[in-house]
Amino acid sequence: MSARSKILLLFDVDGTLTLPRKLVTAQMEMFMEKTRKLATIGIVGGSDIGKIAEQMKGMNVMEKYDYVFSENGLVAHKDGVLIHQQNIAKHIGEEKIQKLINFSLRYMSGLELPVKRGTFIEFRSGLINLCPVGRSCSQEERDQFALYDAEHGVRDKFREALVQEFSNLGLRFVIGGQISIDVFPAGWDKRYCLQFVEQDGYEKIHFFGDKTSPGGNDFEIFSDPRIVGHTVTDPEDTMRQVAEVLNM
Ligand code: M1P
Repeated sequence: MSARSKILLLFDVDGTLTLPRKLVTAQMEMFMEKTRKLATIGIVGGSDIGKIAEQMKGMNVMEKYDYVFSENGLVAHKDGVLIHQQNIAKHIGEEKIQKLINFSLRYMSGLELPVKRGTFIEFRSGLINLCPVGRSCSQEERDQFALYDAEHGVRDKFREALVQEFSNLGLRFVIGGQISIDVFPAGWDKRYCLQFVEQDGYEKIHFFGDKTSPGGNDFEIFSDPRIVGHTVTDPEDTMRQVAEVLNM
């Protein structure tokens, strides 16, 4: 067994491989090319495949990483091949989905924010993304909301309301990025992707992420006993910690 096939390194995207919603840097790309000679590498992001590919500069992200797990692995690619795709609508059922959507739209319609734009709910394959400012906001408006949210706890309050309202639906409400909340059934967090790597027999699986505290979307995988978890502060820190792990 080669060293590369003994160790698997899994990476979150925003705040770990890239700055939030920004493109991967040439420096990180070169670093990952070197890393891949020493370990198997994979991405596990909350975003859908389109957004991950955009941030990683194209769909050939599939050739640069051994695994690409989008939407927490609810959509899973291995060696560039789609190996799994979940469907949240089928899983939860239309009635509950509509209750959630109606409640969320009502709640968000009562919010007053510095700006509001469009696409307040994004329906993905394996999760639903709720966004009070609207996903069609500009980068400047996104940054403005992130600051406002840090001060006023807009998403924390929204999350609490959702937890209270839907405590019986077995759903998780998680703050992953800068402007939104991800909703998915319990167990469909980033640990979901581990079923696809466990069978490949790695001796050690490391995970690097920035949202590793309770309520963050890296928390569950970070604290899973099958994983060696690393909390990073930004992409520079990721490179530093990976180099430490692999003695580079
Ligand atoms: O970092 C992962 C998150 O990235 C986006 O978050 P936001 O737009 O709030 O910055 C979303 O794609 C979210 O689903 C994802 O978890």
